[in-house]
Amino acid sequence: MLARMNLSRRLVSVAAFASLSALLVTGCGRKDSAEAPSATSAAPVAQAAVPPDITVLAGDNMKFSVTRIEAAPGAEINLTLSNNGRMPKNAMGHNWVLLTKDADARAYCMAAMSAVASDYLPPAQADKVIAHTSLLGPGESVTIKFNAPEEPGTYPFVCSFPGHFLSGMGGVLVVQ
Ligand SMILES: [Cu+2]
Repeated sequence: MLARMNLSRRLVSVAAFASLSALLVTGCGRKDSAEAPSATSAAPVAQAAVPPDITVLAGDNMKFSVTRIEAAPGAEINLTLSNNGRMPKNAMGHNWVLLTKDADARAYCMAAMSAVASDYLPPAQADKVIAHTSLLGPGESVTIKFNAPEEPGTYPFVCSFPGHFLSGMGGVLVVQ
């Protein structure tokens, strides 16, 4: 619970920075907008510019340690998925797949069951995927960077390894 609150605060601070950046760009005029902000104007907010780092643990219990992520529209997100389990990858692999708002997470995972060759990311449903990690075995971790969708709403994320979503290995990204 506490970790989630901290995460929310960090996301809020990034949102605040994004707004501030927009103001700065507007204030500098068009000719400067394509360039990086000057050192003096960027320095006070540089700390807040660090993207939110979200670490999601996935283990042999088939649960994500984080099931709700909040982000401002378009916010840059660094997400690390860490498989802290011990079971072999072919029996207990994990990934993190963010789906579109209209996606049927259950249907996606049903299709994923037969997509062994593509690490359980069904090619026919690639248009339902906003961001995803690779499939991780025990002790592995990976970090992906992506932007939250611009459209406010609730976006499901799942582990698409067979049976895991149906066992509760999922969550939501709330864009607001
Ligand atoms: Cu899994």
